[in-house]
Amino acid sequence: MTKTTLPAGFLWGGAVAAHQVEGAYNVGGKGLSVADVMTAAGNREERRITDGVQPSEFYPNHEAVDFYHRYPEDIKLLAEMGFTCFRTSIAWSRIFPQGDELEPNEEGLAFYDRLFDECLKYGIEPVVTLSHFEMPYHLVTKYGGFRGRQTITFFTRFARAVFTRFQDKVKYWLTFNEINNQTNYDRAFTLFTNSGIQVHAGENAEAVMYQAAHYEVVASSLAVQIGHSINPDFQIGAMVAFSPVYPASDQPRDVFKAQRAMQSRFWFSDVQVEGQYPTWLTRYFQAKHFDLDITKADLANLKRGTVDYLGFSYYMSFATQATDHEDNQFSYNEAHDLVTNRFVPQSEWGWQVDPQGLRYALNWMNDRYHLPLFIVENGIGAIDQLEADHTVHDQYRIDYLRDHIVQMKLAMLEDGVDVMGYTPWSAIDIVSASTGQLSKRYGFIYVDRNDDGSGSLARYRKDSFYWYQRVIATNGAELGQKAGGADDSPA
Ligand code: P53
Repeated sequence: MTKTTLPAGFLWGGAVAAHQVEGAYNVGGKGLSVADVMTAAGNREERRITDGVQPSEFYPNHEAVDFYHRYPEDIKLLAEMGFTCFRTSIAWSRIFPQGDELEPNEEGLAFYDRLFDECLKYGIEPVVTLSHFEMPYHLVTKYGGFRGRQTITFFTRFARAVFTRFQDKVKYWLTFNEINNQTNYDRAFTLFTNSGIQVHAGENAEAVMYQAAHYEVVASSLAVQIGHSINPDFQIGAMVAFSPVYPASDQPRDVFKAQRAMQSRFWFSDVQVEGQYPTWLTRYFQAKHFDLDITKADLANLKRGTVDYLGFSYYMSFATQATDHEDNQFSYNEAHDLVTNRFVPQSEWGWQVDPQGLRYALNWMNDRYHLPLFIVENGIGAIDQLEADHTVHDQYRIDYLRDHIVQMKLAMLEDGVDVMGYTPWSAIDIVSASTGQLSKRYGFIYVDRNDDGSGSLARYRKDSFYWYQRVIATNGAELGQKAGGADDSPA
Protein backbone atom coordinates (compact mmCIF):
# COMPACT_ATOMS: atom_id res chain seq x y z
CA MET A 1 0.00 0.00 0.00
CA THR A 2 1.32 3.42 -0.87
CA LYS A 3 2.07 5.53 2.18
CA THR A 4 0.74 9.07 2.16
CA THR A 5 2.25 10.39 5.37
CA LEU A 6 5.77 10.54 6.74
CA PRO A 7 6.60 7.98 9.42
CA ALA A 8 5.95 8.85 13.06
CA GLY A 9 9.27 9.60 14.72
CA PHE A 10 10.69 11.29 11.62
CA LEU A 11 13.32 13.67 13.00
CA TRP A 12 12.55 17.35 12.33
CA GLY A 13 15.07 19.96 13.40
CA GLY A 14 17.75 22.28 12.21
CA ALA A 15 21.54 22.32 12.05
CA VAL A 16 24.47 24.49 13.09
CA ALA A 17 28.18 23.94 13.75
CA ALA A 18 30.05 24.89 16.91
CA HIS A 19 32.46 27.40 15.39
CA GLN A 20 29.69 29.16 13.45
CA VAL A 21 27.52 29.88 16.49
CA GLU A 22 29.33 29.46 19.81
CA GLY A 23 31.88 32.28 19.86
CA ALA A 24 33.70 32.31 23.25
CA TYR A 25 36.70 31.21 21.23
CA ASN A 26 39.10 31.45 24.16
CA VAL A 27 36.71 30.73 27.04
CA GLY A 28 36.60 27.59 29.19
CA GLY A 29 40.11 26.55 28.25
CA LYS A 30 39.31 26.32 24.53
CA GLY A 31 42.31 26.33 22.21
CA LEU A 32 42.44 28.03 18.82
CA SER A 33 40.89 26.16 15.92
CA VAL A 34 41.29 26.59 12.17
CA ALA A 35 38.08 28.66 12.21
CA ASP A 36 39.75 31.16 14.55
CA VAL A 37 42.38 32.20 12.00
CA MET A 38 40.05 32.95 9.09
CA THR A 39 39.05 36.53 8.30
CA ALA A 40 35.70 37.82 7.04
CA ALA A 41 35.19 38.12 3.29
CA GLY A 42 32.39 39.31 1.04
CA ASN A 43 30.13 37.75 -1.57
CA ARG A 44 32.20 35.50 -3.91
CA GLU A 45 35.40 36.49 -2.14
CA GLU A 46 37.69 34.03 -0.33
CA ARG A 47 38.39 34.30 3.38
CA ARG A 48 42.07 34.77 4.18
CA ILE A 49 43.86 32.34 6.45
CA THR A 50 46.24 34.28 8.71
CA ASP A 51 49.36 33.10 10.47
CA GLY A 52 47.86 32.65 13.93
CA VAL A 53 45.58 35.36 15.36
CA GLN A 54 46.74 38.81 14.26
CA PRO A 55 45.69 41.78 16.43
CA SER A 56 44.93 43.93 13.39
CA GLU A 57 42.46 41.46 11.85
CA PHE A 58 38.77 40.81 12.49
CA TYR A 59 37.76 37.17 13.01
CA PRO A 60 33.98 36.71 12.90
CA ASN A 61 34.00 33.26 14.53
CA HIS A 62 35.61 34.57 17.73
CA GLU A 63 32.23 35.84 18.96
CA ALA A 64 29.93 34.36 16.29
CA VAL A 65 26.38 34.62 17.70
CA ASP A 66 27.47 33.90 21.30
CA PHE A 67 25.57 30.60 21.47
CA TYR A 68 28.09 29.50 24.12
CA HIS A 69 26.41 31.86 26.59
CA ARG A 70 22.93 32.13 25.07
CA TYR A 71 22.16 28.47 24.34
CA PRO A 72 19.36 28.19 26.97
CA GLU A 73 17.42 30.99 25.23
CA ASP A 74 18.18 29.53 21.80
CA ILE A 75 17.23 25.93 22.61
CA LYS A 76 14.00 27.24 24.10
CA LEU A 77 13.20 28.88 20.75
CA LEU A 78 14.02 25.65 18.90
CA ALA A 79 11.67 23.79 21.26
CA GLU A 80 9.00 26.39 20.53
CA MET A 81 9.38 25.57 16.81
CA GLY A 82 8.79 21.93 17.73
CA PHE A 83 12.26 20.55 16.95
CA THR A 84 12.59 16.86 17.74
CA CYS A 85 16.31 16.91 16.96
CA PHE A 86 19.09 19.49 16.78
CA ARG A 87 22.31 19.03 14.86
CA THR A 88 25.42 20.74 16.17
CA SER A 89 29.08 19.82 16.47
CA ILE A 90 31.56 19.58 19.30
CA ALA A 91 34.42 22.04 19.00
CA TRP A 92 37.40 19.67 19.07
CA SER A 93 39.60 22.41 20.61
CA ARG A 94 37.25 22.81 23.60
CA ILE A 95 37.95 19.17 24.46
CA PHE A 96 41.59 18.94 23.38
CA PRO A 97 42.71 22.60 23.22
CA GLN A 98 45.99 21.81 21.46
CA GLY A 99 44.83 18.53 19.98
CA ASP A 100 47.75 16.40 21.15
CA GLU A 101 47.08 16.27 24.90
CA LEU A 102 46.49 12.90 26.54
CA GLU A 103 43.57 14.02 28.74
CA PRO A 104 40.47 16.01 27.77
CA ASN A 105 39.62 19.46 29.13
CA GLU A 106 36.90 19.03 31.75
CA GLU A 107 35.44 22.52 31.23
CA GLY A 108 34.86 21.77 27.58
CA LEU A 109 33.12 18.48 28.31
CA ALA A 110 31.01 20.18 31.00
CA PHE A 111 29.76 22.76 28.49
CA TYR A 112 28.43 20.05 26.16
CA ASP A 113 26.86 18.25 29.14
CA ARG A 114 24.87 21.39 29.85
CA LEU A 115 24.00 21.91 26.20
CA PHE A 116 22.81 18.33 25.61
CA ASP A 117 20.87 18.35 28.92
CA GLU A 118 19.13 21.49 27.76
CA CYS A 119 18.10 19.78 24.50
CA LEU A 120 16.94 16.60 26.23
CA LYS A 121 14.87 18.65 28.69
CA TYR A 122 12.62 19.53 25.71
CA GLY A 123 12.74 16.09 24.12
CA ILE A 124 15.17 17.30 21.45
CA GLU A 125 17.54 14.57 20.27
CA PRO A 126 21.09 15.90 19.69
CA VAL A 127 22.70 14.94 16.35
CA VAL A 128 26.40 15.58 16.80
CA THR A 129 29.20 16.03 14.28
CA LEU A 130 32.65 15.21 15.64
CA SER A 131 34.62 17.35 13.22
CA HIS A 132 32.92 20.24 11.48
CA PHE A 133 35.66 22.45 9.99
CA GLU A 134 37.26 23.11 13.41
CA MET A 135 40.46 21.16 13.96
CA PRO A 136 42.75 22.48 16.75
CA TYR A 137 45.10 24.99 15.14
CA HIS A 138 48.11 23.55 16.96
CA LEU A 139 47.64 20.33 14.96
CA VAL A 140 48.03 22.43 11.82
CA THR A 141 51.21 24.21 12.86
CA LYS A 142 52.91 21.22 14.49
CA TYR A 143 51.72 18.25 12.40
CA GLY A 144 50.33 19.74 9.18
CA GLY A 145 46.80 18.67 10.07
CA PHE A 146 45.76 15.46 8.34
CA ARG A 147 48.95 15.35 6.30
CA GLY A 148 50.28 13.17 9.05
CA ARG A 149 49.18 9.75 10.26
CA GLN A 150 49.52 10.89 13.92
CA THR A 151 46.41 13.02 13.51
CA ILE A 152 44.37 9.80 13.24
CA THR A 153 45.37 9.09 16.86
CA PHE A 154 44.51 12.62 18.00
CA PHE A 155 41.12 12.35 16.35
CA THR A 156 40.25 8.93 17.76
CA ARG A 157 41.32 10.05 21.24
CA PHE A 158 38.91 12.97 20.89
CA ALA A 159 36.16 10.66 19.58
CA ARG A 160 36.65 8.21 22.45
CA ALA A 161 36.51 11.02 25.04
CA VAL A 162 33.20 12.43 23.79
CA PHE A 163 31.61 9.03 23.01
CA THR A 164 32.40 7.95 26.57
CA ARG A 165 31.24 11.14 28.22
CA PHE A 166 28.00 11.53 26.25
CA GLN A 167 27.11 7.85 25.72
CA ASP A 168 23.74 8.25 27.48
CA LYS A 169 22.89 11.66 25.99
CA VAL A 170 23.73 11.42 22.32
CA LYS A 171 22.70 8.56 20.03
CA TYR A 172 23.20 10.10 16.54
CA TRP A 173 26.74 10.98 15.49
CA LEU A 174 28.48 12.06 12.28
CA THR A 175 32.24 11.75 11.84
CA PHE A 176 33.58 14.37 9.37
CA ASN A 177 31.40 17.16 8.01
CA GLU A 178 31.27 17.33 4.20
CA ILE A 179 34.38 15.20 3.96
CA ASN A 180 34.15 15.39 0.16
CA ASN A 181 34.31 19.19 -0.12
CA GLN A 182 38.04 18.77 -0.63
CA THR A 183 37.35 17.27 -4.05
CA ASN A 184 37.80 20.96 -4.82
CA TYR A 185 41.46 20.67 -3.78
CA ASP A 186 42.57 23.80 -5.67
CA ARG A 187 40.56 25.98 -3.34
CA ALA A 188 42.63 26.89 -0.26
CA PHE A 189 39.54 27.14 1.95
CA THR A 190 38.38 23.55 1.51
CA LEU A 191 41.69 21.81 2.25
CA PHE A 192 42.22 24.04 5.26
CA THR A 193 38.77 23.62 6.78
CA ASN A 194 38.46 19.89 6.00
CA SER A 195 42.00 18.80 6.76
CA GLY A 196 44.02 21.62 8.33
CA ILE A 197 46.25 21.73 5.27
CA GLN A 198 47.88 24.58 3.41
CA VAL A 199 49.47 23.49 0.16
CA HIS A 200 53.06 24.62 -0.47
CA ALA A 201 54.24 25.93 -3.82
CA GLY A 202 55.32 23.07 -6.07
CA GLU A 203 53.24 20.46 -4.26
CA ASN A 204 50.63 18.33 -5.99
CA ALA A 205 47.48 19.49 -4.20
CA GLU A 206 45.48 16.56 -5.53
CA ALA A 207 47.87 13.97 -4.09
CA VAL A 208 47.97 15.86 -0.78
CA MET A 209 44.17 15.79 -0.68
CA TYR A 210 43.95 12.04 -1.36
CA GLN A 211 46.47 11.27 1.37
CA ALA A 212 44.67 13.42 3.95
CA ALA A 213 41.28 12.08 2.95
CA HIS A 214 42.62 8.53 3.29
CA TYR A 215 43.72 9.24 6.86
CA GLU A 216 40.30 10.74 7.53
CA VAL A 217 38.30 7.77 6.24
CA VAL A 218 40.54 5.53 8.35
CA ALA A 219 40.03 7.80 11.38
CA SER A 220 36.28 7.68 10.73
CA SER A 221 36.28 3.87 10.53
CA LEU A 222 38.18 3.67 13.83
CA ALA A 223 35.73 6.11 15.45
CA VAL A 224 32.82 3.94 14.30
CA GLN A 225 34.43 0.88 15.91
CA ILE A 226 35.23 2.74 19.14
CA GLY A 227 31.73 4.22 19.30
CA HIS A 228 30.00 0.87 18.85
CA SER A 229 32.18 -0.68 21.54
CA ILE A 230 31.16 2.07 23.98
CA ASN A 231 27.46 1.99 23.12
CA PRO A 232 26.14 -0.54 20.59
CA ASP A 233 23.02 1.60 20.13
CA PHE A 234 24.98 4.51 18.68
CA GLN A 235 24.03 5.43 15.12
CA ILE A 236 27.23 6.76 13.55
CA GLY A 237 27.04 8.26 10.10
CA ALA A 238 29.28 9.65 7.39
CA MET A 239 28.54 13.09 5.96
CA VAL A 240 29.04 14.30 2.40
CA ALA A 241 28.08 17.46 0.52
CA PHE A 242 25.70 16.08 -2.07
CA SER A 243 25.86 18.29 -5.09
CA PRO A 244 24.95 16.02 -7.99
CA VAL A 245 26.97 16.72 -11.15
CA TYR A 246 24.83 16.57 -14.28
CA PRO A 247 26.20 16.27 -17.83
CA ALA A 248 25.82 19.58 -19.67
CA SER A 249 24.59 17.73 -22.78
CA ASP A 250 23.64 14.30 -24.08
CA GLN A 251 27.02 13.88 -25.79
CA PRO A 252 28.41 10.59 -24.51
CA ARG A 253 31.70 12.17 -23.49
CA ASP A 254 29.85 14.77 -21.39
CA VAL A 255 27.86 11.99 -19.79
CA PHE A 256 31.04 10.10 -18.99
CA LYS A 257 32.66 13.25 -17.64
CA ALA A 258 29.71 13.68 -15.29
CA GLN A 259 30.03 10.07 -14.20
CA ARG A 260 33.71 10.64 -13.44
CA ALA A 261 32.74 13.78 -11.50
CA MET A 262 30.27 11.76 -9.41
CA GLN A 263 32.91 9.11 -8.76
CA SER A 264 35.38 11.82 -7.70
CA ARG A 265 32.91 13.42 -5.32
CA PHE A 266 31.47 10.24 -3.84
CA TRP A 267 34.32 7.78 -3.40
CA PHE A 268 34.45 9.20 0.15
CA SER A 269 31.00 7.82 0.96
CA ASP A 270 31.69 4.67 -1.12
CA VAL A 271 34.59 3.88 1.22
CA GLN A 272 32.75 4.85 4.41
CA VAL A 273 29.63 2.86 3.49
CA GLU A 274 31.11 -0.10 1.62
CA GLY A 275 34.42 -0.37 3.47
CA GLN A 276 36.60 -0.48 0.40
CA TYR A 277 38.09 1.71 -2.31
CA PRO A 278 36.31 1.67 -5.69
CA THR A 279 38.34 0.04 -8.47
CA TRP A 280 38.59 3.16 -10.62
CA LEU A 281 40.28 5.04 -7.78
CA THR A 282 42.93 2.43 -7.06
CA ARG A 283 43.79 2.49 -10.79
CA TYR A 284 43.74 6.28 -10.77
CA PHE A 285 46.32 6.44 -7.94
CA GLN A 286 48.60 4.18 -10.02
CA ALA A 287 48.09 6.10 -13.25
CA LYS A 288 48.85 9.40 -11.54
CA HIS A 289 51.86 7.95 -9.68
CA PHE A 290 50.48 9.04 -6.32
CA ASP A 291 52.60 7.24 -3.79
CA LEU A 292 50.11 7.08 -0.93
CA ASP A 293 50.55 5.65 2.54
CA ILE A 294 47.69 3.12 2.58
CA THR A 295 48.44 0.04 4.67
CA LYS A 296 46.85 -3.41 4.87
CA ALA A 297 45.77 -2.56 8.43
CA ASP A 298 44.04 0.59 7.12
CA LEU A 299 42.11 -1.45 4.56
CA ALA A 300 41.04 -3.93 7.25
CA ASN A 301 39.83 -1.07 9.44
CA LEU A 302 37.85 0.46 6.60
CA LYS A 303 36.02 -2.87 6.28
CA ARG A 304 35.37 -3.12 10.02
CA GLY A 305 34.24 0.46 10.58
CA THR A 306 31.49 1.06 8.03
CA VAL A 307 28.83 3.60 8.95
CA ASP A 308 25.25 3.01 10.12
CA TYR A 309 23.68 5.70 7.98
CA LEU A 310 24.64 8.40 5.51
CA GLY A 311 24.11 12.07 6.34
CA PHE A 312 24.41 14.67 3.65
CA SER A 313 23.97 18.34 2.90
CA TYR A 314 22.04 19.43 -0.15
CA TYR A 315 22.13 23.02 -1.36
CA MET A 316 22.54 22.94 -5.13
CA SER A 317 23.38 20.91 -8.20
CA PHE A 318 26.35 21.24 -10.55
CA ALA A 319 26.93 20.53 -14.22
CA THR A 320 30.06 19.59 -16.15
CA GLN A 321 31.23 18.91 -19.68
CA ALA A 322 34.24 17.32 -21.35
CA THR A 323 36.83 19.75 -22.66
CA ASP A 324 38.29 19.60 -26.18
CA HIS A 325 41.91 19.16 -25.20
CA GLU A 326 41.19 16.22 -22.96
CA ASP A 327 42.41 12.89 -24.22
CA ASN A 328 40.25 10.63 -22.10
CA GLN A 329 38.05 12.60 -19.67
CA PHE A 330 39.76 10.59 -16.97
CA SER A 331 40.27 13.31 -14.41
CA TYR A 332 37.92 15.83 -12.89
CA ASN A 333 39.04 19.13 -11.40
CA GLU A 334 36.17 21.00 -9.85
CA ALA A 335 37.87 24.37 -10.10
CA HIS A 336 37.96 24.07 -13.92
CA ASP A 337 35.34 21.57 -14.95
CA LEU A 338 32.05 22.99 -13.64
CA VAL A 339 29.74 24.84 -16.02
CA THR A 340 26.57 26.84 -15.44
CA ASN A 341 23.32 24.93 -15.85
CA ARG A 342 21.06 27.23 -17.85
CA PHE A 343 17.94 25.44 -16.59
CA VAL A 344 18.62 26.16 -12.93
CA PRO A 345 18.36 29.60 -11.27
CA GLN A 346 21.10 30.89 -8.98
CA SER A 347 21.02 32.37 -5.49
CA GLU A 348 22.61 35.74 -4.83
CA TRP A 349 25.84 33.88 -4.03
CA GLY A 350 25.75 31.96 -7.32
CA TRP A 351 24.50 28.68 -5.83
CA GLN A 352 22.29 26.80 -8.32
CA VAL A 353 18.93 26.19 -6.68
CA ASP A 354 17.48 22.87 -7.84
CA PRO A 355 14.80 21.27 -5.62
CA GLN A 356 14.28 18.28 -7.91
CA GLY A 357 17.98 17.54 -7.51
CA LEU A 358 17.17 16.56 -3.93
CA ARG A 359 14.86 13.77 -5.14
CA TYR A 360 17.59 12.74 -7.58
CA ALA A 361 20.14 12.78 -4.73
CA LEU A 362 17.98 10.65 -2.45
CA ASN A 363 17.31 8.09 -5.18
CA TRP A 364 20.95 8.00 -6.25
CA MET A 365 22.19 7.33 -2.73
CA ASN A 366 19.41 4.87 -1.98
CA ASP A 367 20.22 2.83 -5.10
CA ARG A 368 23.93 2.86 -4.36
CA TYR A 369 24.17 2.51 -0.59
CA HIS A 370 20.99 0.83 0.68
CA LEU A 371 21.32 2.64 3.99
CA PRO A 372 19.06 5.08 5.85
CA LEU A 373 19.73 8.64 4.72
CA PHE A 374 19.64 11.79 6.82
CA ILE A 375 19.32 15.25 5.23
CA VAL A 376 21.47 17.10 7.76
CA GLU A 377 21.73 20.41 5.85
CA ASN A 378 19.56 22.16 3.27
CA GLY A 379 18.92 25.87 2.97
CA ILE A 380 19.56 29.16 1.27
CA GLY A 381 21.83 32.02 2.24
CA ALA A 382 20.04 35.33 1.75
CA ILE A 383 20.04 38.97 2.85
CA ASP A 384 17.23 39.42 5.39
CA GLN A 385 15.60 42.69 6.31
CA LEU A 386 14.79 43.20 10.01
CA GLU A 387 11.70 45.45 10.10
CA ALA A 388 11.11 48.14 12.73
CA ASP A 389 8.65 45.84 14.51
CA HIS A 390 11.30 43.08 14.64
CA THR A 391 9.66 40.89 12.03
CA VAL A 392 11.52 39.37 9.06
CA HIS A 393 9.55 38.53 5.94
CA ASP A 394 11.68 35.76 4.47
CA GLN A 395 9.20 34.26 2.03
CA TYR A 396 12.13 33.26 -0.28
CA ARG A 397 13.46 30.99 2.48
CA ILE A 398 10.02 29.45 3.03
CA ASP A 399 9.72 28.84 -0.73
CA TYR A 400 13.18 27.25 -0.93
CA LEU A 401 12.60 24.91 1.99
CA ARG A 402 9.06 24.09 0.96
CA ASP A 403 10.13 23.18 -2.60
CA HIS A 404 12.80 20.87 -1.18
CA ILE A 405 10.49 19.23 1.37
CA VAL A 406 8.05 18.52 -1.48
CA GLN A 407 10.84 16.63 -3.29
CA MET A 408 11.91 14.84 -0.10
CA LYS A 409 8.33 13.65 0.37
CA LEU A 410 8.17 12.42 -3.23
CA ALA A 411 11.38 10.44 -2.70
CA MET A 412 10.05 8.95 0.52
CA LEU A 413 6.40 8.38 -0.37
CA GLU A 414 6.57 7.66 -4.11
CA ASP A 415 10.04 6.13 -4.40
CA GLY A 416 10.30 4.44 -0.99
CA VAL A 417 13.59 6.03 0.10
CA ASP A 418 14.35 5.63 3.81
CA VAL A 419 15.00 9.13 5.19
CA MET A 420 15.60 9.45 8.95
CA GLY A 421 15.16 13.16 9.32
CA TYR A 422 15.55 16.67 8.00
CA THR A 423 17.65 19.38 9.65
CA PRO A 424 17.75 22.52 7.48
CA TRP A 425 20.71 24.87 7.62
CA SER A 426 20.51 26.71 9.78
CA ALA A 427 18.50 26.58 12.99
CA ILE A 428 19.55 30.14 13.84
CA ASP A 429 21.64 32.70 11.93
CA ILE A 430 25.30 31.71 11.81
CA VAL A 431 28.64 32.94 10.52
CA SER A 432 28.88 31.69 6.93
CA ALA A 433 31.58 29.07 6.53
CA SER A 434 32.87 30.16 3.14
CA THR A 435 32.54 33.93 3.44
CA GLY A 436 32.57 34.65 7.19
CA GLN A 437 29.56 36.87 6.66
CA LEU A 438 26.66 37.19 9.08
CA SER A 439 24.62 38.82 6.34
CA LYS A 440 24.52 35.57 4.33
CA ARG A 441 21.70 34.43 6.59
CA TYR A 442 20.26 30.95 6.81
CA GLY A 443 18.31 30.79 10.10
CA PHE A 444 14.70 30.62 11.22
CA ILE A 445 15.81 32.94 14.02
CA TYR A 446 17.32 36.31 13.18
CA VAL A 447 20.35 37.39 15.20
CA ASP A 448 21.02 41.12 15.42
CA ARG A 449 24.65 41.07 14.40
CA ASN A 450 26.34 42.61 11.40
CA ASP A 451 29.31 41.60 9.27
CA ASP A 452 31.63 43.95 11.18
CA GLY A 453 30.66 42.43 14.55
CA SER A 454 28.34 45.24 15.63
CA GLY A 455 24.79 44.54 16.85
CA SER A 456 22.95 43.63 20.06
CA LEU A 457 22.90 39.85 19.47
CA ALA A 458 19.14 39.90 20.22
CA ARG A 459 17.12 37.05 18.67
CA TYR A 460 13.93 37.53 16.60
CA ARG A 461 11.58 35.00 15.03
CA LYS A 462 11.42 35.23 11.24
CA ASP A 463 8.27 34.38 9.22
CA SER A 464 9.96 31.06 8.39
CA PHE A 465 9.99 30.27 12.13
CA TYR A 466 6.20 30.15 12.26
CA TRP A 467 5.96 28.38 8.91
CA TYR A 468 8.38 25.63 9.99
CA GLN A 469 6.57 25.28 13.33
CA ARG A 470 3.43 24.37 11.34
CA VAL A 471 5.35 21.96 9.07
CA ILE A 472 6.69 20.10 12.09
CA ALA A 473 3.36 20.10 13.93
CA THR A 474 1.72 18.40 10.92
CA ASN A 475 4.69 16.05 10.30
CA GLY A 476 5.23 17.65 6.92
CA ALA A 477 1.61 17.41 5.74
CA GLU A 478 1.00 21.17 5.63
CA LEU A 479 3.60 23.10 3.71
CA GLY A 480 1.64 26.32 3.28
CA GLN A 481 1.01 28.48 0.27
CA LYS A 482 3.69 29.39 -2.18
CA ALA A 483 3.97 33.16 -2.60
CA GLY A 484 1.35 34.10 -5.17
CA GLY A 485 0.60 30.48 -6.05
CA ALA A 486 -1.46 27.47 -5.08
CA ASP A 487 -0.51 24.83 -2.54
CA ASP A 488 0.78 22.01 -4.69
CA SER A 489 2.11 19.72 -1.99
CA PRO A 490 1.82 16.09 -3.06
CA ALA A 491 0.17 14.58 0.00
P1 P53 B 1 28.20 28.86 3.55
C1 P53 B 1 30.41 24.53 0.13
C2 P53 B 1 29.42 23.90 -0.58
C3 P53 B 1 28.32 23.38 0.08
C4 P53 B 1 28.23 23.48 1.46
O1 P53 B 1 27.71 27.35 3.41
C5 P53 B 1 29.24 24.09 2.17
C6 P53 B 1 30.32 24.62 1.51
C7 P53 B 1 31.40 25.28 2.26
O2 P53 B 1 31.14 26.64 2.34
O3 P53 B 1 29.26 24.17 3.51
C8 P53 B 1 28.18 23.74 4.31
O4 P53 B 1 28.18 29.17 5.01
C9 P53 B 1 28.75 23.61 5.70
C10 P53 B 1 28.28 24.66 6.64
C11 P53 B 1 28.04 25.94 5.88
C12 P53 B 1 26.88 25.69 4.92
O5 P53 B 1 27.14 24.61 4.08
O6 P53 B 1 29.55 28.85 2.98
O7 P53 B 1 28.59 22.32 6.25
O8 P53 B 1 29.23 24.79 7.67
O9 P53 B 1 27.77 27.05 6.67
C13 P53 B 1 26.56 26.90 4.06
O10 P53 B 1 27.23 29.69 2.80
